[in-house]
Amino acid sequence: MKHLNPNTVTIPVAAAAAIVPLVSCTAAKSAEQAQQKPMNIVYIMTDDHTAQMMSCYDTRYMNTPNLDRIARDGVKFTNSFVANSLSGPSRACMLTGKHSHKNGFVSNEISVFDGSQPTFPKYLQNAGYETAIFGKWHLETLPTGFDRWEVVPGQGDYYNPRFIHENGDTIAEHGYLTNIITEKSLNWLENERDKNKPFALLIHHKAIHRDWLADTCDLELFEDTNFPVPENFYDDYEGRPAAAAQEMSIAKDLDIIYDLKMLNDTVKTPLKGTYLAFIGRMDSAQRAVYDAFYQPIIDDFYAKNLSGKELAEWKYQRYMRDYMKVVKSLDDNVGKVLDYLEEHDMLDNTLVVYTSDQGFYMGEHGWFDKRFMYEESFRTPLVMLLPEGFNRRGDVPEMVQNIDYAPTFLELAGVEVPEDIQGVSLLPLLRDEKGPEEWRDNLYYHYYEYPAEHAVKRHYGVRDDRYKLIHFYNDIDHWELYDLQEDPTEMKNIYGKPGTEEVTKRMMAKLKAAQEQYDDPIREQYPIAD
Ligand code: SGN
Ligand code: CA
Repeated sequence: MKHLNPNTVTIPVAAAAAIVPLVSCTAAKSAEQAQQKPMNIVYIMTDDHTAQMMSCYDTRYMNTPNLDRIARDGVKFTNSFVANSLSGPSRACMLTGKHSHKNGFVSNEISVFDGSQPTFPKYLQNAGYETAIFGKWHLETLPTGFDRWEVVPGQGDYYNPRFIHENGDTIAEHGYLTNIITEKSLNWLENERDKNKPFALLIHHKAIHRDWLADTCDLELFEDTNFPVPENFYDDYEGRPAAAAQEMSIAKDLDIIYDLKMLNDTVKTPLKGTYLAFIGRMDSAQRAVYDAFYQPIIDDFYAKNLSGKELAEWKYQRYMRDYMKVVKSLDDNVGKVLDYLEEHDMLDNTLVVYTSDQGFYMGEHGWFDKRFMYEESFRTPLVMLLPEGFNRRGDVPEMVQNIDYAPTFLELAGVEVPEDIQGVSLLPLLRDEKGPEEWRDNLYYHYYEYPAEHAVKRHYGVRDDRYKLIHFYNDIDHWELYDLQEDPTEMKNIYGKPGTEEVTKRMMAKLKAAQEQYDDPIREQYPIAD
């Protein structure tokens, strides 16, 4: 069966032809089911929320009872990854089901999404679905394929946020962004949509994006907790020049005012102006609560005059606490959506998806931010509540990627998955029809945004269930190989080391096959020998 999986990298041409009837057959079956009871989709996505900060994945840091509810009653993907670890690129991959080089949105800084291309919301509309998105969009052009949308400009504002409306107006609203996006979404579900139609609702939050400004009611939380720094917080990046060249270090690059809120009249930092603009959005009542919380911490910080290791670890603690406050609000808001769906008896015909646009570093390697193909940012959380007819429960270990969401939604709606979609529907896993033997055995990744903020060099690579091969290119030509079983935190680059010849050869062949399968033009610039 393995050769019949469209995403197995070594698919022979004849076998590729053989999958066509299979796909339409499954689609026809879904269409039949959908006629009996149309399936709805609620696709909740956050920004920069990493699995380490979700208790169903990792119990070290914080409780996320509502997100855990999804995992408990549904499924939790334990090997869920992105294709290009950055917001705009991830969103484009999810909408199109294609890697960045195919959907054209390779980088936040230089790309503009071509909204005329096919996307899953457009296919769903054609199939009679009503589609809506509220929250972060971040693709430069305005949304297409939605019957209703209201999105924040660019990265959006946490406090008293602005929304772009369909008529072109940009209007600020009073309150905290995560709450407002939820309210708009629930209002659409209750009062605005056509209740005779199946729907796809995208609730896309700015939370947990930098600079982690908490809702004023959550400011006091987590202040009594001290977190142990990760084992590799003081990584020296030996054997990893791209990791050494990055500018996303908690010690060096977190801005004491913008990121850590230590506002002071005399201290100037590069991002002080941006911070003042963000907190300047608050009204006087909100600001009074905010200042009352931070002022004693600010006074204490400047009185201590920390430096070196002490300062780095102080920054880490504040970073962790602020991040967690923002997650807490998100988790509460996810709970409101789940309650609504439950109270309205909608869960038996609604697929609820929770994911993030990528993972994030919580001090691992000494970092915040994402971008690298290393585990913390290559991964993304993915949990789902399944409608009737899908029997899988608990952990799903098969390797999945954000290009898989579009075909999953299409198949659920009974729409035949177009051949140019590169992801593969997850429904066979969710129906418990396919197991690891019939699934893909590796994933492809390509990151492009360089030179740019955080200085993460361009790279591509392939990961299987044990090894990861990465090539950093552009102003560097450097290979890395990791044995994730022996070295799960990716501290030892074993590329070129004696004894790795066989595995290097195998991983090179997988990389070459993946680049061919996905038709990445980079392979012409850096051809891999047979
Ligand atoms: C902003 C942030 C970066 C972050 C990018 C991309 N800087 O530019 O730290 O990496 O967004 O994030 S900030 O000074 O504006 O906060 S993404 O998730 O949207 O891709
Ligand atoms: Ca992001």
